[in-house]
Amino acid sequence: MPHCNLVILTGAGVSAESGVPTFRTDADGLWLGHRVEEVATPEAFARDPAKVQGFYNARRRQLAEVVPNPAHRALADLAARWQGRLTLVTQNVDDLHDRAHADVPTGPGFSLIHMHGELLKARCTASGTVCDWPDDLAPAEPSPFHPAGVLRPHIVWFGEIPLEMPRIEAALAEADLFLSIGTSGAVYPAAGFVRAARAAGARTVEINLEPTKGRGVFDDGVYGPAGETLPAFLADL
Ligand code: BV8
Repeated sequence: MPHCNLVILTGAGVSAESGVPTFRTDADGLWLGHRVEEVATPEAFARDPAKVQGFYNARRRQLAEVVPNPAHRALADLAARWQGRLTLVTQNVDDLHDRAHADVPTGPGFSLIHMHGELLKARCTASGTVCDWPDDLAPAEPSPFHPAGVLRPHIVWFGEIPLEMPRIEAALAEADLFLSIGTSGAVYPAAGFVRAARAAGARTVEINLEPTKGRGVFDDGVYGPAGETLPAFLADL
């Protein structure tokens, strides 16, 4: 198998064992304790930038307290030995995949795509320029790139178009194997990637703590904490 084209989609479940909270744990549909409309939309940022920046500042600060877990490391080990194309698409905005892959050499066919942006980056609202930003952002952080801009989190909010979609769609169109790991399949277009992979003739596997609502679309399912299930599953690929 190590020569086929592999597309992997990850979600918050891959970072859960590092201590990064997943999104849809609250029964009342709150999202990390907030209503999505209050913290993760462009309208929320326009309406209450202090609240939105505060929400992301707290999550950015938390990154200093967490480290990659065995799930991230198993994916990095796979990338180090994979001979075919391996496109790792993450919905996660933490840098735990980045840190795990920084420790191992990855082959020329590997790419990591943060389709929903990255907590450790900021973006100028006027020029669109993206820069590294490990610190807090003020409600109206002056932009060094444009006098009329401020810096916002480099995060894809609800209602905004995810990043690198053409690259993702091209990888899905050529996929031989598609793994969906640690995601509830609640958010589109990511939740639709399995259908694109199936249409390309790929084998599709859901790897999650428990079966998701979309379980029926996948050919196979592997269930349990990713830190425990992934190392063995990926070693057999
Ligand atoms: C777009 C950044 C147009 C923010 C995020 C009605 C129907 C269909 C779609 C829509 C609709 N109304 C609106 C939409 C579109 C909307 C959408 O999908 N809404 C949903 C809520 C219905 N989508 C959008 O707006 C997107 N943009 O559609 O633009 C377009 C599209 C394509 C082309 C052109 C135009 C933009 C969506 C991006 C939003 N931003 N993140 C932030 O992070 O602050 S989404 C956010 O949810 C995170 O990125 C997160 O990754 C993502 C998905 O959540 P999961 O990762 O799956 O996390 P969750 O908690 O849900 O699940 C965790 C899973 O892990 C669980 O299954 C659990 O069992 C499992 N687990 C837990 N522990 C473990 C584990 N598994 C293994 N091991 C463990 N230890």
